[in-house]
Amino acid sequence: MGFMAGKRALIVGVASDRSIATGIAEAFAREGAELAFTYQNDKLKGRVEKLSERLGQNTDLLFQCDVTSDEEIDAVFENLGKHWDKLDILVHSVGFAPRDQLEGGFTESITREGYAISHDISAYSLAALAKAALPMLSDKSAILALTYNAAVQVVPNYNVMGLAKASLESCVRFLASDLGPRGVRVNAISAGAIKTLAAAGIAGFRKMLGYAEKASPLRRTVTIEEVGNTAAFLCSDLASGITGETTFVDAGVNIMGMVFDED
Ligand code: NAD
Ligand code: 0WE
Repeated sequence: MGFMAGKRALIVGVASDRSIATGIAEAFAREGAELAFTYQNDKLKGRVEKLSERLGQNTDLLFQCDVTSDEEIDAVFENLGKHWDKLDILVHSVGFAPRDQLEGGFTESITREGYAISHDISAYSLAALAKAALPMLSDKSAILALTYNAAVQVVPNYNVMGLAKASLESCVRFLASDLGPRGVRVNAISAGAIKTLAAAGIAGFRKMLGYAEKASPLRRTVTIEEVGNTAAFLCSDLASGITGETTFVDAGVNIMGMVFDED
């Protein structure tokens, strides 16, 4: 029996087979959890449906949710509540900034609108989903968000998304403090760079993967399976003493203050 047997999880952020949320869903299913999913829009519905099917899940538990919509967020939990009386796990694997925010210098690229959109979709949405999920959460529930080290240290071109991830990580701590007395744990995984849809077309992304291969103690990048396994641990009762934490799954890149060329 898997270590997540009997757990019911809602996963927000599947867009493709390469999504980090897909790696998380695979690990959760392997460990015996039951899964429900949201999809951002009609374009992505089919892919999420296929994943749910492939993992042997109930394909009725798929709900549209653009996180910029309060109505869609409310509808998710209203409809999920018709199938499940409680929710053990909420996974937030969502991030977005308008493309023009992720190229060029920070000062020249940032705009009021880019700031608002990136923070709304990438950070506020965690609080919004937690708030809407709260009536269904229990004293053993867990919430997990996906973040990136540019919240803490500067990464070229990540720009306003770095600010949004800093806000997201702070949100994890405030939620952990606020929901802790009810037994609800809230954590984040800070993943190393992985080639997903959100990384496609980012200028210089290949160089970033190459950097991890040179600079990380493990001399490689990480996989969605590795992030999925850590997510399964953090959202299971095995991690019952852990809340408010940001756990790096990055082959150790973040610990390095300086690296030399290896020849
Ligand atoms: P992805 O493109 O597969 O997933 C991003 C998801 O965000 C998609 O499912 C998309 O539908 C969703 N999304 C965007 N705007 C939305 C909206 N308005 N409403 C609802 N959903 C919306 O890419 P990914 O790399 O799997 O990203 C998942 C998370 O992991 C993000 O928070 C990202 O910042 C984080 N992350 C990614 C990396 C990486 O290198 N890929 C590294 C660290 C952290
Ligand atoms: O969080 C992310 C990706 C976030 C992201 C990606 C896109 C691409 C498409 C947010 N918004 C958009 N908007 C789009 O229009 N990562 C951690 C991956 C990533 O993205 C980078 C990185 C890394 C790493 C962007 C610049 C520099 C490094």
